[in-house]
Amino acid sequence: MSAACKLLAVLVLLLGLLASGVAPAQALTRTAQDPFVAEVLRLTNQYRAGAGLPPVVWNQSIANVSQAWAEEQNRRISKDTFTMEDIHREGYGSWQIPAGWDWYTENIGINNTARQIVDWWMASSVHRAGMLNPRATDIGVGWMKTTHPDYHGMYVVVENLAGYPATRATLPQVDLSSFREGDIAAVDAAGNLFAYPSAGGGDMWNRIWISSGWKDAAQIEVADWNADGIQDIVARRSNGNLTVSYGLVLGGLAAPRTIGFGGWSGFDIEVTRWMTADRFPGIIARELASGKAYYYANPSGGTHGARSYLGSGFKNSDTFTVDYDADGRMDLVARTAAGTGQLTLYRSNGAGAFLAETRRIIGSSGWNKITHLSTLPNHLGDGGAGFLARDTSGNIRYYKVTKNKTAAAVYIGRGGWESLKLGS
Ligand SMILES: [Ca+2]
Ligand SMILES: [Ca+2]
Repeated sequence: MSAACKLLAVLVLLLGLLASGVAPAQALTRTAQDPFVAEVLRLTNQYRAGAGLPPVVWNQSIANVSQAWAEEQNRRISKDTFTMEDIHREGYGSWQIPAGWDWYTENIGINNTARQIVDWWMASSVHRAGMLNPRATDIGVGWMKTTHPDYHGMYVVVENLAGYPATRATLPQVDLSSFREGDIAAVDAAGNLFAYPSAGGGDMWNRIWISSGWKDAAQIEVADWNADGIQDIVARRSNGNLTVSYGLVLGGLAAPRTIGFGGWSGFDIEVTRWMTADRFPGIIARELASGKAYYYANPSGGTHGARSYLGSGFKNSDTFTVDYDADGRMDLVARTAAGTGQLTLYRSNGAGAFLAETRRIIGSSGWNKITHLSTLPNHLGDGGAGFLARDTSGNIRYYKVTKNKTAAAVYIGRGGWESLKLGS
């Protein structure tokens, strides 16, 4: 037995059924209470939950078909007739499982533990696609422990997944919750993350629970970090790391992935396409102690890249980005303490640098009563620019920006917003 065969798994999608198959005799019944089966089931559903998918449910009739094939594979291993070429039976077991399915697949693996089996499948795109298929509803798992000396007691595992409309009707609906550009993200004191969908300029009374576990989020930003068309959440954590939680096609967020390792506690961040040529949005980071601003590139939609120096003078400031003059080049707006609080415009050249010019004051007074500022693009669904502000009375306001002009504030939430950590 070659080493290459010690880790194997094959999945073939059903394209057509060509000839009749014969189910081998079955000796054992493995139920969902079998510890090995239970672990495969638990891990499979854990990965599905992580992808925002409903669980698959145990189907003993399918499991009997899985078990029969695991026994046949084990017989072949024992007799040294096992081959990769015919690791799947004709029809892949689809003729033996109960009728009525509208989707079906089979995964096979040989390895030492349930986790190694499932993780191997997750690392293989075709097997992963089967396990994380939104149409899957029912699962069966069978296994044998081989006694062939070359296999050192490894498990031969067959997993069959099928989609049955009748089961689907009993499962939770696929989570369609996701952030869209123009929505507001909010974390409450208990660490729950909510999406407040844009009400197109109206009151944002509605909210959707997304996930828990955000208590250590010091700052959150809504942005499409990997530029796949789905909004993600970039967070600065209290341990100084930066994470991204990618938005999923079917709604919800993937588990957070660390994209910045330590040292971010001393910075305020905003995720923005600062350079016109940026494929992915990067991070403007203001160092709180020095008031210096930097731009961290995002070369691949994953871990952040190198930083470049932008400028200084942002101590005790608050900032957001918006293309204020609508020239296609992102600009920075800084709230300063002058008078009763002003907004100062730092236009950029689209290539990473501020323009050398006299700074224009675009908000003359009263901005010291604002406790949160962040860019809020496309809030009205028209692709337009704007920003979000929270005042000391706990109201949130939307300011639409058209070329060189800030419209009057629209109150999109009245009262109660002061206890939330906001991001947009
Ligand atoms: Ca994304
Ligand atoms: Ca501009």
